Amino acid sequence: MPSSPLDLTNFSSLLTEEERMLQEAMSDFATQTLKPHIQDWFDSATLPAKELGPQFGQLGALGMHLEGYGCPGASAVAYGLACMEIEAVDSGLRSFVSVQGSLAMFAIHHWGSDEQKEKYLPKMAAGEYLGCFGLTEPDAGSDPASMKTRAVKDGDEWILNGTKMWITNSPVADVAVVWARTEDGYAGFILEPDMEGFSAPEIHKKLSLRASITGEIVLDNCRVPDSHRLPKVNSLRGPLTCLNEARYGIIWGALGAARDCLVTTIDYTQTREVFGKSLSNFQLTQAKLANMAVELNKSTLLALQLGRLKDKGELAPHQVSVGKLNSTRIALDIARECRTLLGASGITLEYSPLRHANNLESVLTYEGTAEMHQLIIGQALTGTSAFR
Ligand code: TGC
Ligand code: FAD
Repeated sequence: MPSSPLDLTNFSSLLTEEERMLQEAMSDFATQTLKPHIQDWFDSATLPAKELGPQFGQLGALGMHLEGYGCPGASAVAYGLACMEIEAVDSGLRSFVSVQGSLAMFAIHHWGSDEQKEKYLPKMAAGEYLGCFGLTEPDAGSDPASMKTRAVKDGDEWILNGTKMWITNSPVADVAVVWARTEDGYAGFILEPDMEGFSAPEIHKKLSLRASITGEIVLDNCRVPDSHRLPKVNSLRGPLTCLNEARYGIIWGALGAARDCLVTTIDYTQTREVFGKSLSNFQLTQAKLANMAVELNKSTLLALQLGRLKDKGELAPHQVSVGKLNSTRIALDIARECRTLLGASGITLEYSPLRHANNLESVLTYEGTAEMHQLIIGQALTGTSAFR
């Protein structure tokens, strides 16, 4: 944790020199290049995605933990630390990185052909092509198995029909990885926006993740050559394997947002005077700060343990759920508690906690809602599936 007073367990001593240097580099980039703009982006509900792509690419943040094809091949822990520093500015920015690297690029890297990898991954790693990942539909979110989007084979082509909803970056994507039901399972397709029958209208009026572009993907008899189908998977294991990756990034990212709330709030309580002395001098304030710091520190240690397991290739999906559920719940609690300490000032964009809290409502929901992760953990504990 770069802000050392908050590192109550000497967490940073558990990192390698290389991991510490990477965290610092990400923190510098996030603080100097992203943070000065975040209030405006959030306020105007926009993100200069096409400009940010090459900047993140140059930094090695896109497909950071993937090997080859222009990707840095960093460790899972290094990738987690990067997510933490980026989300300390805003969850929308970490989403940008997650969707590109952990979802769209990972899908191609893991399930794609050599030709598909050569064609798309280097440009995506450089941020020259932006990717999105279309799984959710208007009537199929937590239960992707019930998706209605259909792909029907017609000679050497597939004809796709259906609608994907809540898709990060779909209106600006050059590459859309879209999942559809087929005659014998589920398939992933790499779509490009100029394909006939493809459109991606933007979703407006969001109260959360405003510094992130969200849209639909509408497929109206969209004809796709078979060479654009991901050849190595024909079941839901395809998209769900990708979700493990993005959920892992959130474990770290959400704690970055929580840390920023706490840093902002400790600073505020030291300068705000109430009843003749600074707010930080009251026992109730210190109890709140202490409780939040303890939860944040415990959660960061958990993230590191899960990261080390991932680097050893031993991280099971239900363990990812433990981290995703914990980090998002703790981060949201911290953001809300921090907001109380800021009083009325806390409802403005000048201070980050309410912006983070609003964002964290999405983070709690996407990549599997809190309830889905409870059910995944429940299944691991009892051996019984309670989804249906
Ligand atoms: P189920 O029958 O259990 O499994 C179907 C197939 O998938 C395999 N599988 C997994 N594989 C890898 N990782 C996992 N975590 C897996 N979970 C299951 C399973 O072995 C099976 O394989 P096969 O080959 O035998 O067919 O599936 P189910 O239909 O019962 O669903 C289980 C459930 C509910 C846990 C799953 O559907 C789920 O996770 N639902 C939540 C959906 C979700 O998280 N959507 C996220 C959409 S993407 C997004 O939100 C991006 S936000 C982006 C941003 O950061 O901005
Ligand atoms: P629902 O599935 O309708 O759930 C509603 C409520 O019911 C939740 O509380 C849920 O936990 C509960 N529930 C559902 N099933 C059960 C059950 N069996 N038992 C108990 N409770 C249950 N998706 C993508 O594919 N790609 C993206 O890039 C993407 N980006 C997103 C960006 C944003 C900003 C947001 C908000 C969402 C994004 N999503 C994306 C969609 C996201 O993954 C879904 O919103 C999420 O999976 C939940 O689906 P839903 O909204 O349909 O909720």
